[in-house]
Amino acid sequence: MITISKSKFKQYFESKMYSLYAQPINEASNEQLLNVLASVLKDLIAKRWVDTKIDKQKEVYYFSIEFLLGRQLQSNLLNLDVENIIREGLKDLNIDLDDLIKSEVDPALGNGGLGRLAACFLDSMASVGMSGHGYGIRYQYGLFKQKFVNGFQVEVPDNWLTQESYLWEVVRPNKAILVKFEGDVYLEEHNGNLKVIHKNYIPVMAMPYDIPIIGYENDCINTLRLWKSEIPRRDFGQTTADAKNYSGSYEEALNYRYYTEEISQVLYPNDSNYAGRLLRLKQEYFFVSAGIQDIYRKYKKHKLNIHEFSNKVAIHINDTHPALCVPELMRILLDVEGLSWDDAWEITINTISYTNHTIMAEAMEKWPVDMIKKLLPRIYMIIEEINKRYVIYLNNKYKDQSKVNRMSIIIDGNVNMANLCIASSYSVNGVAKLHTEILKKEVLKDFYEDTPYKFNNKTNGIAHRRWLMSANPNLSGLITDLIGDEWKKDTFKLKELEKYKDDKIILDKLDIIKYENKVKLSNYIIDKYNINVDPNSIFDVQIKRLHAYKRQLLNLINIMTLYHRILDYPDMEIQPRTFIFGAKAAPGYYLAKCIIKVINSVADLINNDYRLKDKLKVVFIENYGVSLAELIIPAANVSEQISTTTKEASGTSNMKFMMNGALTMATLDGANVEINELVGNNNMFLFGLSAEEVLNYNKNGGYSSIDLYHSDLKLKQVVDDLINGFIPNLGKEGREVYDSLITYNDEYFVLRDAKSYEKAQRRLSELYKNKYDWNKMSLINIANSGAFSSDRTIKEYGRDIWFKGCEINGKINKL
Ligand code: 26W
Repeated sequence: MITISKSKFKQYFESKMYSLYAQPINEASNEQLLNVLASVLKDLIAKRWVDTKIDKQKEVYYFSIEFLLGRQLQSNLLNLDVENIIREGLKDLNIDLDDLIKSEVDPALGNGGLGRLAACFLDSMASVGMSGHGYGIRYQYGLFKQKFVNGFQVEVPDNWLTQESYLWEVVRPNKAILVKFEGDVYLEEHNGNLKVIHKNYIPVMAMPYDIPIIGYENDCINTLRLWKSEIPRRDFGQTTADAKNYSGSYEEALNYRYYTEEISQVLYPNDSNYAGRLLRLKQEYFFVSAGIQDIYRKYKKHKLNIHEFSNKVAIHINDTHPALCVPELMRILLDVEGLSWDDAWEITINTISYTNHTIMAEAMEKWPVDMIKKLLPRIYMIIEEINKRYVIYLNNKYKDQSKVNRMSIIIDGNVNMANLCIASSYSVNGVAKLHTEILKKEVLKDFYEDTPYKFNNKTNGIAHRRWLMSANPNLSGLITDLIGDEWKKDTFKLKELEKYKDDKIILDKLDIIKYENKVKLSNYIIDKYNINVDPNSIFDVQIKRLHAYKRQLLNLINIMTLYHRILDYPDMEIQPRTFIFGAKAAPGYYLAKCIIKVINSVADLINNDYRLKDKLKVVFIENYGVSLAELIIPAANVSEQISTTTKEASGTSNMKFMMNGALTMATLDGANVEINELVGNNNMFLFGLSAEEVLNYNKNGGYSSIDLYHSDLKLKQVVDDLINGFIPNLGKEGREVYDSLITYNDEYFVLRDAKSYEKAQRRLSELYKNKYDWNKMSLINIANSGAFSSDRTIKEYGRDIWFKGCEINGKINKL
């Protein structure tokens, strides 16, 4: 840990201001102040950072095409335990730390759950003292910024690198790596040995940018290494001798520059739909190859025995996007290290582990053989060989052609990346109990039957330091007042809060904290949208990517139903509600964009209907992301987790809400099942089809939405509102949504679950009338949320996957 006195810090800050900007503090802009502060902190941790790196433990490398970090300043101050000293020091210099915290850029280098999970995992690996590092891409443009124009989503580029460099990164030109694309590959004999020759390839330089990942109150500082693609501008010596010759025309030179720089230019904004673009494949190989070469280089530098590789290195693939780790590691071991196929394979399969994050068929990556062959000729040869041997094994074992086809890595002219990952790794895990069971019994059944020992569950988690301690300091403070601060390092201790579940004074305190958080959010909403929301109303929140399976539409249908009911019975006593949405739609996902437009139009209608007397408000907050989540979640009373059962692999916002005392409205999907196991039916609101029912419907096609629509007049009325002009300013988007429900038979069972949802919502409303009971339930949720710290998840990954059978496993167990 670092220690620094206030006066030392002030001195340091001042001299840094001079050395960086040659100006006095009072003339500096916020941006400059932030740069100076980050620079001071980086200096302070530099030695620790270097020391962590030369650790001799087994190292974990977490490959992910997304890392959704969020702002780093507050989290770094918290983990270094210097927030107070620095706050005071800055105050003496007339600088408000909170202003600086808010002015930091929020790097949106991820789409949603998968990217945010990767960031929480980095935080936890460092905080439990594990040597675990991230490898990813330093996108020039992150996920688009979302604006609403007349209720439509408009995408604006996220030019987050407004300065030459990002606050927390250190660029390391001496560690740059060459990645080879395209070209010709053939075998040549050298002294009786066959050698792989790769000629006329296109060389791309991978420039590493390192971000320190600081553990919580320990000495561990890990690294997130993000690669930027560039035209090679340093000498790679012999390695470039066989490269394609670009000494030609000016135009050719420009094209080449474009080819290289384009790779890390922009994050793909899809989070559920595999689009099969060549550039995406380039991105995948680019960061995988740079990472694997980097690991190998480090390994050789330490002069370690190559046959010990899997005892020293664990490589984890976050979904299939980094699946090319498999053939790339094989390539290095075969072509560079010169191992036999069998030796290389044994090392590879013992090094690589894989997490599946979705069962949605349209998200499964399948790359056309021709595309891989042309872009990555050597890699394709290796995949082909892996497949050949795998198919021989399967044929011998099963003699069942259709099964072998289902399990093949290459089939129908495509490379199936999930199959590649499963065949080539020692561990395959799902991200919540239900999800893992569905993988084993349905989606990956063949593989589970073949190698049951590979399959395991690792229920997701969240970094409680960010999502509770930083985002909700008042609640965090109350918890510490009640049970001391051991929970910060061991969240299972939160359970001790349960003894206060009947303590009126404590429940009132909880209520006040929630109210204050709601006021903060209300102020944001008034400032931004000029919509007055009452902090005494129920804040009912659904924030996540917009997707048909997540069923924002179900939420909307219930809002419309409620709206009609209030109009029909104006004197009815109801609990005032504020429905809050936040969601980005993938730019090419038309239905999702229509749903956004419909929600915005309904919000306009409702918010401007004076007859409602403010009993109902609907707010769609633009540009949802990590920073907004930190504002919204602590202010929520209700957490909407209403996906079609079986479709949401886990969900992680459900955990964040629970930890902040919101009550969950949920289907028994993903990790909601585990929330339910912890708090029981009485402390959350369940509704909807069971997983079994959905799976049966899917198999037998047993539900007709149009019949249901005709048999339920109330429901029909609301669905008809989409197309009969009831909702102002709505054009063909209403029809599109209507068609998804009626013409296309409601793929996600929105209408099928609507009644059951409405009933659960009514129960919720009734319960809120008794604030005492509500707060008691809220406290029980907080008290049982400890299992969802990602520290728990990461320790399980360590124990069951990365360090299984290793000496260090004992150590991780005790962490
Ligand atoms: C190829 C396009 C693409 C891109 C990203 C397909 C799929 C993805 C991700 C796997 C989508 C994703 O973020 N999945 C979410 O992962 C979270 C972390 O495990 C889970 O909590 C969510 O339930 C799951 O939807």
